[in-house]
Amino acid sequence: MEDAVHRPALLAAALALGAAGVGVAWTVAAAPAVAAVVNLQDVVPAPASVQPASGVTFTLTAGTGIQSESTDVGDALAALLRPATGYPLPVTTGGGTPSSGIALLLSGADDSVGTEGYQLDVTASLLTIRAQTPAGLYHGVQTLRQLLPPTIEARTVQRGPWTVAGGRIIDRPRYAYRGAMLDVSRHFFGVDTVKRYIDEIAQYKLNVLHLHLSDDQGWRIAVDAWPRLATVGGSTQVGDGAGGYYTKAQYTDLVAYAAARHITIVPEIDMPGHTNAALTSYAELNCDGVAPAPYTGTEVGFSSLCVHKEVTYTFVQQVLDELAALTPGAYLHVGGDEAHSTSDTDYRTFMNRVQPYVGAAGKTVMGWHQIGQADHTAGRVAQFWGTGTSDADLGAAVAKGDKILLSPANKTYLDMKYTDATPLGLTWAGLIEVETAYGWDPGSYLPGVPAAAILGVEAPLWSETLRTLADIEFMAFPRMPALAELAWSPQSARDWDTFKVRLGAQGPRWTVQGINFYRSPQVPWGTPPSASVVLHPTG
Ligand code: NGO
Repeated sequence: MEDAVHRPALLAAALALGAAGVGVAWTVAAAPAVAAVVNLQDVVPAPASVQPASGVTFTLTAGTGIQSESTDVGDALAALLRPATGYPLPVTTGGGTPSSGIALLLSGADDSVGTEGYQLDVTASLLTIRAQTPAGLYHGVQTLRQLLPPTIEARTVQRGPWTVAGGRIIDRPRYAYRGAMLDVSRHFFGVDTVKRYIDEIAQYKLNVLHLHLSDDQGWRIAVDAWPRLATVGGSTQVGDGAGGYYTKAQYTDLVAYAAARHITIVPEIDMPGHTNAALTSYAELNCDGVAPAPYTGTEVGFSSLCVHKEVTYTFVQQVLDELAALTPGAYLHVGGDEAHSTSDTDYRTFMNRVQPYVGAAGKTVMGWHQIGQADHTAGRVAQFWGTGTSDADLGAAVAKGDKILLSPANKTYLDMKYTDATPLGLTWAGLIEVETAYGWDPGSYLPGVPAAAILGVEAPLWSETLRTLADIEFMAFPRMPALAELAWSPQSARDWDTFKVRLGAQGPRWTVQGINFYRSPQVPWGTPPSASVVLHPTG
């Protein structure tokens, strides 16, 4: 009986397992009588402060209502809880605190929660999330989700009880910028795959998705003034696949989908290097006026826009203007890494001319840390991707007043293999097991860089070796949630020995969600939850 209920989830989970080598047989777990209640302190990322109330629990019932001062967040919570509970969970928008059920309130939170934090109070009759903004409420909802049994993630009705431990959480992020990057250029990923990754990062309270929209192998965003970028430059990828690009309507849809999850998309057009897809689309962008062949390999550093041709700047300005018009967020990322076929002088000439276009379009410049060679512009962010802890261009960026976004390649690059045996990924920055990804403090990682200069942490996922959603998930899970904790949680709340247990308890949730994850031997993976769905590998 239970089995029949849970078969769709089992099938979905099995189908989602992809190329990344999780070729195991699955069986339905035996059902324990009552699912254990998740402790308030077991959330990932770790909350800033937790006060359990022992002996107190709140249980969702068929009669529970959601009263929300944010219609969007109230609806998002109901949409999350209805499928597995089967309860109607009506959402009402009246103000004030009800005497029972769930309340999402935009007042009354502890001052310390700031603009993105929240306060969660759980008593026997009432579960309240308070925040100063809908973003804060949304993050509180992500916490509530993890306090319910893993079967809450199923999209078919499951057996309860749906019980939450009593007490209080007061929580806020350590960093304002908590990002993931997806390289959609080396291999193109369609709208549905990007939306699924947005859902996955939102669960761990990330608030930025950086899309690497152009590189040698493919140009992925339609530009009206230069249409061949998409139709020609977008028609290739690494290997012999067909590539692809986002129309403006699709991109706008992605931006809105992310915004509904309190995530901002930061678009990147990489330049002056990493530009073969543009150069092959328009002969006039080349210094010799000859378009090179499309490129589908994985070398870097061989292409460059023509720094001394005027048309280059017309091109860049028009591209950035159109991109800015699609971007509600503050940042446009102009790349600037690995310009190995551009001299240092030409690099500075190029960047010093291009950066003001971003400001003129009403946006703020982001670039890989080599951008520190060029002049500072207001609010500029340099994204550090080195494998050491000091670098001349990084030092120049800091000295000029840039904010630093931390993506050290030997810690945060989700495209590095976990071990020698990982079937996907690269190794140039090292092997990155979960403990390596987790075990560093963003506040003190770079000697000589003041903690106040650190804007946040971003986990890039480059796609030279990745073709499918299952591939993305296998590299991102469990390292993306680990890095999300560096970006959100105070250093004092972080510790590998307790983290690995909390992380292990996420595994059953991912199984229910059909997420293909790497079962790192460093992590004590939780046995599949209650009565249900859940599945554990047998062989
Ligand atoms: C480097 C390089 C990318 C590669 C990536 C692979 C940066 C900023 N530039 O990171 O082109 O795809 O490594 O790990």
